[in-house]
Amino acid sequence: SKFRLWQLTDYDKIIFIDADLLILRNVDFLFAMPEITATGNNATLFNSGVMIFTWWHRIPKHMNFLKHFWEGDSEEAKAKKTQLFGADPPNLYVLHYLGLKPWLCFRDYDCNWNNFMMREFASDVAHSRWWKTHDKMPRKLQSYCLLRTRQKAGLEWDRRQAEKANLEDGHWRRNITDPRLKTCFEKFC
Ligand SMILES: [Mn+2]
Repeated sequence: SKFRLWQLTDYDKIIFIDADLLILRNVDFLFAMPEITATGNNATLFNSGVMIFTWWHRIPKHMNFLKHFWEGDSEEAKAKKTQLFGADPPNLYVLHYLGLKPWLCFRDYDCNWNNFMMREFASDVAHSRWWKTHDKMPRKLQSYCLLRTRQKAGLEWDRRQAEKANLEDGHWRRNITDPRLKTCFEKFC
């Protein structure tokens, strides 16, 4: 679907943003950059999966920051930075939610913790940052973030697997207070 961008010929320039990105600061200046500009995954690949080009323009990581790297700091360094800059690191423009998406988890914690394949993407600080934005959305839009019965069952399944494995982070022990647990919007719940 990303190749379809080149069919949008009505526009002079397009910024493509995944649906699982949270924009923390104004990124209009990206329009001044040449085709193709992206952040790097490693030496030669840029972060959009399988697209590889002989030449592309690299922008710094904070323009498409992979959320699980947010928590690299020690508790002490984190506290100091929060004191200085507030909850959002000052150089972070865009946060990319890899793994299970925050709106598909209960708001209590990042459900990636309970899933063996996805644990590497778990970040409670990035998770709660998304929910902070969610709470500022109009109620009508929030209603699109309710959980289906099937999804709730999937979350409970993952939680039990984490409990069985006695995962040391202990997120599986936490009580779920998210009201979406008891909210039903389907015909049968
Ligand atoms: Mn994405």
